[in-house]
Amino acid sequence: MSIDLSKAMAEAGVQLERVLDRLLPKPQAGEPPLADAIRYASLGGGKRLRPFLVVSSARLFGVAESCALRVGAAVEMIHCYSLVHDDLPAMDNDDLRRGKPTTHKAYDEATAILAGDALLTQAFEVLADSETHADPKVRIALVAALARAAGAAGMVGGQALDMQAEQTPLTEIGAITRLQRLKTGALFEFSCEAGAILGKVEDARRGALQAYAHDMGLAFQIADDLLDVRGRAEEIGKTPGKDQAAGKATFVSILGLERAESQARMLADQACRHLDPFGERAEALRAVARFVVERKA
Ligand code: GRG
Repeated sequence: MSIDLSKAMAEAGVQLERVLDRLLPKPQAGEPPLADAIRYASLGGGKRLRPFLVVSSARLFGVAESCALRVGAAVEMIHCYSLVHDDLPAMDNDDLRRGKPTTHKAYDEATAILAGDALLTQAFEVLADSETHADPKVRIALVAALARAAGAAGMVGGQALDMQAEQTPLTEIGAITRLQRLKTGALFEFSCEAGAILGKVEDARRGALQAYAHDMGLAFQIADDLLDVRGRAEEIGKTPGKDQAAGKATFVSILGLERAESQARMLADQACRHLDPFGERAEALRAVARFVVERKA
């Protein structure tokens, strides 16, 4: 069985956009531009890959689409907050994101910081709501898993390692792998495991999804490094060549272009093999693993 991934992602993206639009605060006359900045940072852009992973993993276990979409919206809120804060002058200092000016350029730094803070906190409000799942134990498990993935033991910890590496460049592939697993891998792992949490399935099937996400996330990051070297701004929607200009060690700078490419393909294949227990029902997740290494943006 083969699936049309771009069609499936576009359909899930439209549904996700509707859910986000309904959940996010609406601008009010006379109020500060916070709601506008939150919506600017999160609506109308991005591949929505993490929500697609949530929806696809949840489908394996027959979870209601409306529940999966709310979890997808929560993880996308965290992702968008991380992009807004990462683009700030104190961090990556970038002017372009998703093909448009970064949030602090479109508004101002203080508004961008607050918009990120609001997205971060709203993600947990969404997960804690009974509309996300009728069982409070499932909601608590989702909150705990996302908090761990987004915090110091996950994405924020990875970002701190990344900032340290700007001063003292990493030289070993193991250190880069650890950094990336935390910085970008942790949210992918949450997104894939979320389906298993929603479906209340046993550890073995949750573990298979976690192993898939681990390998697919690394493949994604190697592909991201390759795009940073090869991509053009208008294609990738952000400033290319930033890693090299900052003297950052990446998978590409250490492995070289050819080995990085073959490593990404090997990881994508390995990711697909972890999905064997799910048979044909996991075809969307297999297509994602192939997509992340072939993508142009
Ligand atoms: C500021 C706490 C904090 C964390 C920032 C994820 C992150 C940590 C920063 C993003 C910087 C970056 C460009 C990382 C490389 C990999 C990555 C996450 C790319 C963006 O994800 P995509 O390609 O983006 O899924 P879209 O726009 O499609 O959603």
